[in-house]
Amino acid sequence: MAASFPSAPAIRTNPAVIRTEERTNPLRARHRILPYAILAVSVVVLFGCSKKAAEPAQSTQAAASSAAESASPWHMELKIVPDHPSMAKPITFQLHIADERGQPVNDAQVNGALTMKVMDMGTTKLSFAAKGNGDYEASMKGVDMSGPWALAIDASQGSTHAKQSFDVNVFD
Ligand SMILES: [Cu+2]
Repeated sequence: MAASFPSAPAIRTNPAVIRTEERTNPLRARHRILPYAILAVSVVVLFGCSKKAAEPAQSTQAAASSAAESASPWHMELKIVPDHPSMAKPITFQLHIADERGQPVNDAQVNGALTMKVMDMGTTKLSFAAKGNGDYEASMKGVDMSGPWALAIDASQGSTHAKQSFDVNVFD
């Protein structure tokens, strides 16, 4: 009868049963969800960073640069105050106009049209006031968005008409 002893497989644990128990363990279940939660959080963090990083990319450019337009009979110089404008703060555009001989052009009608270069944000019209000695000035309370804008100047006096576009980079 002792010869039948080895046939006692009931003592052995069934590996299949253990695996089933592990799978139903609530702690284990939580560990399986955790990697997905971490992934979701990092996606949100990455998305937020890339959105912020996209805009200061233009910060190395000069605040104002003149786009070449040799057809203009006058020489125009634009100064932006402050030279590092923020979208939520007032911006003043100071324009100086000189003729072919470098003499200041007074009493010209000067208008500006500000548009965003990378998307359609509408056109903001600016009326420049004459300050004397070829100087003209227009101000804004701020702009709707930081980024690259273009200020198209249209100046006229009698039969003379001059147009020039300037880059205006607005910061956060
Ligand atoms: Cu915009």
